[in-house]
Amino acid sequence: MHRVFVYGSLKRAQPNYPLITDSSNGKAELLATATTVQKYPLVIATQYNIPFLLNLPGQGHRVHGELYRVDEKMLKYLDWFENIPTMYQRTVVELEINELADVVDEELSPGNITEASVYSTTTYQPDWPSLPAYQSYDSNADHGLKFVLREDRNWASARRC
Ligand code: PCA
Repeated sequence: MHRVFVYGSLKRAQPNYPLITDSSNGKAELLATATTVQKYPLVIATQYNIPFLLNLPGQGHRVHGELYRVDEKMLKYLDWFENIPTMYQRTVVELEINELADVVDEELSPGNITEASVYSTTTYQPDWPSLPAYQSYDSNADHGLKFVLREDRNWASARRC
């Protein structure tokens, strides 16, 4: 089993959450909400308003997200979906556990520090570190930068032409 920290479109109530709950992609169980121990810039970039955690520890905010336990199948699926290693890289992040979910994991309790994988990026555009940084991602927040689902992306760029 693996642990993955999600901070963007894969969180509950965000556009790609259905992928994590789809058992044909593998198994994922919510363990807890968590916050990164270090600060990172969580920015929204590209014409499709995609959230990226830039691998620049010490800048931005301590980022809020959700910690999942996933099986090998789901990890492979997420690696494929997140375009590893082109768009994101899967790195290890240190987390502080906030609230525990219903799934019991003996090692976790609120306030504990633990590690998990995260889809972060070092392959960002030069201007991304100066974009507004968020503490907690929400596609529908008042920044107005609503996430464009992958299946809508060609259509969106076709309309612009
Ligand atoms: N999906 C991954 C990385 C960014 C995104 O939108 C996540 O939610 O953690």
